[in-house]
Amino acid sequence: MTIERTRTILKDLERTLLRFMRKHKITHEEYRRATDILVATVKAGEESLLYDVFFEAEATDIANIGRQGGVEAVEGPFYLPDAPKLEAPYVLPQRSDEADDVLFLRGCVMSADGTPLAGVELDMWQADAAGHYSNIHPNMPEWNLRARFHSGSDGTFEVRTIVPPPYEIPKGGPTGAVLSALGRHFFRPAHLHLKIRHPEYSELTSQLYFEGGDYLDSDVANAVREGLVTPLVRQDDPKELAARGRQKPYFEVRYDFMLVPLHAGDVRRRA
Ligand code: MBD
Ligand code: FE
Repeated sequence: MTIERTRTILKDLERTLLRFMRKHKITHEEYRRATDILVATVKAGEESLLYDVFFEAEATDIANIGRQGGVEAVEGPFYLPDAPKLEAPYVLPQRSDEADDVLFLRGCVMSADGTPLAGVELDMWQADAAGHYSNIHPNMPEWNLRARFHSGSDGTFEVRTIVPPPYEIPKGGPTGAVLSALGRHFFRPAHLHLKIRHPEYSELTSQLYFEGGDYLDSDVANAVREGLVTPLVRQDDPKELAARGRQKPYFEVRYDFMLVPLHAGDVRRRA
């Protein structure tokens, strides 16, 4: 981001907001109410939650225009770098009695021409059965349901985790207060977050949703996009259960990630 672009954007933002204030005859009390809300989000530990709910999907839609490879998804407010690296067979860090159904996510990472890519880093994070993210919400083990792992020599990967529930924005905080004032509900559909990385390819931020799940059509963050919604398949075949050492039926999701070479990605970004 050049200083020229920063200046252009800031000037237009200022002009736009001043015009908006004049149009609505914003009072001093209303103005202070707005700045108080922004300050309160930080104090409540909601950090970018308010902005991500209202504006992040627009930025990813803009990034997806003319983009090759997989659909870019919102990162959301809860990504943290440097998650633990796993050894195969991959299991996301979790409590011994981690609640909710077991989920196996598997697939292949490939380049846009279908060539499988080995040694790709998958950096995954998700909510637990209570809808909480580790290292953000209190009383959870560090790095719970967050980890990095790799695609194998044939480009495939498999990781065991749990099926997350829909995510509910905290009702008691400033983001919840804004949603209440608008008369909106507080939910995002259940989802898995992943960042897919390879030194020679453009990093892809993805997010997977489950077909038939609640709130797919009314995501409070309006971030569900075609190509990110996958079938959640229940597996109860005794042979399959035995092969995986599972006592109870589990779920499976298959998803392939497509990366574009760094060079092509850069050209797209400059265009
Ligand atoms: C989330 O978990 C999330 O992924 C987004 C985009 C916004 C709020 C909470
Ligand atoms: Fe999320």
